[in-house]
Amino acid sequence: MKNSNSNYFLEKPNLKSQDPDVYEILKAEEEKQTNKLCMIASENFVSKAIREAVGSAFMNKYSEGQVGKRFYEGNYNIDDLEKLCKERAAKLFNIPVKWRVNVQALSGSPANLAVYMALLKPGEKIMGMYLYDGGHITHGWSYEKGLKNDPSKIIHRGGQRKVSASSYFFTSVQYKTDPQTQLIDYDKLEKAVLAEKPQILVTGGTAYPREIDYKRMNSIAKKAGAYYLADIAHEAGLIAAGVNNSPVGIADVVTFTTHKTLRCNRGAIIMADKKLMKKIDRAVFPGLQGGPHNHSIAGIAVGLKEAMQPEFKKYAAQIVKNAKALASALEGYRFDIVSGGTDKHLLLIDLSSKGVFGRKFARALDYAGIVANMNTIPQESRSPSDPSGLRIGTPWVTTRGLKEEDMGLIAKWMNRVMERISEWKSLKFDVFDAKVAKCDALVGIASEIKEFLSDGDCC
Ligand code: DSN
Repeated sequence: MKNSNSNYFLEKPNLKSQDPDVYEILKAEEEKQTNKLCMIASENFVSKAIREAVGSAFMNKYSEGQVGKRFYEGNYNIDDLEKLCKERAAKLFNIPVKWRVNVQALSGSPANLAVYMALLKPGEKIMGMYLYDGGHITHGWSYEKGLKNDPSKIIHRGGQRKVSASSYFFTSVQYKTDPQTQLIDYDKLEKAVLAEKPQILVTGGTAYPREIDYKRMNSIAKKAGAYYLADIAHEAGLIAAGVNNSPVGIADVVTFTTHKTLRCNRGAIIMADKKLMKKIDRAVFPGLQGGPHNHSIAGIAVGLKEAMQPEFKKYAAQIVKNAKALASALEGYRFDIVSGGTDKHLLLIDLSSKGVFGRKFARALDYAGIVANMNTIPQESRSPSDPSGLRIGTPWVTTRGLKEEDMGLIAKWMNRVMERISEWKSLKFDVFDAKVAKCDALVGIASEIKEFLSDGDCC
């Protein structure tokens, strides 16, 4: 029979000859990831072993159901794989004996939706952090066009524009940070939660640079009779390494994506007490999805083992050292850092005093070889598509081996970009974009960064 030789799975990759179009795009992406400083706070750079597992024969198998209880035959190897992945997650995050793990949710948004579906009835209330202050779109975001933020109010009630399933199928309200400190004010929040009486209180998000007091949050939720969901997608790696505090065993449910500081491939993990997990398992499958992506689970299992090694603890600690060093170096160039610094892997820069805002700065930085993203800031007065801030993170550059002293160089490059483009701050975006695309000074910085990254000492 054709193709029946025992080396069927070991044949060399032939993407280049079979599909040169995709191959060329892949090469361009690899070149970009090699030669630029990738500093999107939610991105990282996985190992070859993870890529091998993700590109493996595991992707060929359907395995609807749970370990040992599948709807299709031939799942003995998948059972071994999923069991191993769950055991590694349980060990790494030191879950209580009565807790269980789900590794099947395809990514963070479906993981959060599965928790809501398991624990709430349609229309019940979710209370999460205000999106503009660093919350996440799946924590109940909705808005009303033209309605301005009222800083005197801690609660955002949203509006008719229900952006994600979390506001479309559930009632949602959001809590804001304190306008002066840009931090969660737990006393004010407690009053607001008791008044709102949500069925679930959610913490975590995409741009809150500080640690969260999980015990206090859980106690607030309990006083209000609410479940407490800690979404630790951003800081999961820092928590696994003991660099940030852990909500595992404190919150009712913990969710996280696996590809940020945890440095696995894309996917998600849910952890909760076994009684809740029975409902959550059913919400993931068959509630929201069919067969799990076994190749993703394979990659995550490999990444979890990497995260158990002593080097990972050092890596996670270095991520935070680098972020703190970058914040302080940027302050030296008069960049305003939201909340005055960071406890984590990310910092949020308020660009209001510079007069060049997030959209333009992020684009110019990209031309100069630094990839970051525009972001809203607390008390945001501009549109999310052209916001006041820039979010920047250190997981990827730390994987590349960069240390605190290198953060000084990055801050200097960022400041040179800002100084060069400030004369174009009033231009329309398209005109600005055309100018910066051809700017010799930015091309020069991009070459310096490429050379820096190709230096053997760096990575
Ligand atoms: N999109 C992710 C982030 O960048 O933070 C969160 O889902």
